[in-house]
Amino acid sequence: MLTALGLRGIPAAIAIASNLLAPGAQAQQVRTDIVASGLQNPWALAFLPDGRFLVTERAGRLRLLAADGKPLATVAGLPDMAAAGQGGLLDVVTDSDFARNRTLYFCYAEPAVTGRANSTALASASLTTDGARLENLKVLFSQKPKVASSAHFGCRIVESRTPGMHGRPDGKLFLTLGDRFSRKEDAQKLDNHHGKIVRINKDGSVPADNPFAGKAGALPEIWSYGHRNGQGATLAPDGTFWMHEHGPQGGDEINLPRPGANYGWPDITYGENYGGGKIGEGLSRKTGMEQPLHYWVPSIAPSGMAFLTSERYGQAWLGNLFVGSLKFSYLDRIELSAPFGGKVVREHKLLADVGERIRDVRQGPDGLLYVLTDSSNGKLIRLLPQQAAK
Ligand SMILES: [Ca+2]
Repeated sequence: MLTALGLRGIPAAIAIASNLLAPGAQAQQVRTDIVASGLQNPWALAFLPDGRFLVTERAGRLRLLAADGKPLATVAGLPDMAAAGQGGLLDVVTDSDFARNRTLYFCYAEPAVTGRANSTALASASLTTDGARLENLKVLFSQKPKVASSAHFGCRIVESRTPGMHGRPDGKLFLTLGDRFSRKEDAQKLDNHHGKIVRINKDGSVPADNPFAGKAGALPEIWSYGHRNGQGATLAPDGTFWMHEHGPQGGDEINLPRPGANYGWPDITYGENYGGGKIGEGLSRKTGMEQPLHYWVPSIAPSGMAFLTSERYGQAWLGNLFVGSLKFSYLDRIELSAPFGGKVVREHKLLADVGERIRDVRQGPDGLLYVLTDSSNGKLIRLLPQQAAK
């Protein structure tokens, strides 16, 4: 189904902190092609080399869809999950060598053996050629400690590459980890995995060059800390790791986490407590803590993150960053001062007419953008350039 969509005007209530939303009159149009619907709270999308799709559903299902969107299978062989609140089956990514090794990585809310506690975990498995089930399941990482909470799992996985424009996969994975909502003070401590980004090898071991490897009192998987709840992450073509994270009431951020750096939560933030009131000392800057590349007040509740590396939508979009908004139901096209880098220059609202929470955004092998909408009748939508043939 094709629907003509244009850019909406900007509701007065939405004031981006840096006031970079472009005027709605600039009609930059895309058409939407609904590939699949009836997905239950889909969270993440992956592309298989044969054109099929993998979609996670938060309730704990991994769905295999045909290239035309037709449901083919519910993939068997997932581990037990704590599917409640924000938890369940969350991200999925295919290995860069998937065509040969059939390996994928996924993260989810892992229950404790007994009791109500849970935490984010990252596992690898191989997908059988018919796509019916997972084999060789291995839990590579479990966030510590587990706590009884159904919120702030983080859970975006990025396969890293060697630095530089022609970097190769380097055998390592990044994983974003939330503060579990009730444990925000933990984000400033290195003896736990709450509010962190971790970096592990694909076999679950710890890279020897991790910033805290071998340091007393610090967990060796930690790459960066002081994060709140990152639900979007990607790699720029030059190998730089980008992520965003939810602020509290206001103060969602884009960060480019460097090894060992402290991104400030909860000591500094551009947000406030839900219902008002400052967090901690109410500071937004502090020596030794990183400033975000960009922040949003009010919060857009970001989820999903992708760079556009294709020219399918013209030169103006090449090198832009795309982020879904759960709260205001649009896809944010973010212009940067340089393709794939620099500062945020301007933002554009896309898909506002769809009226659905955007949970994930990815660029497909065809160079087109795909989004997942988060509802009990979630959709997989392909964005078509307006000038494309009918
Ligand atoms: Ca921060």
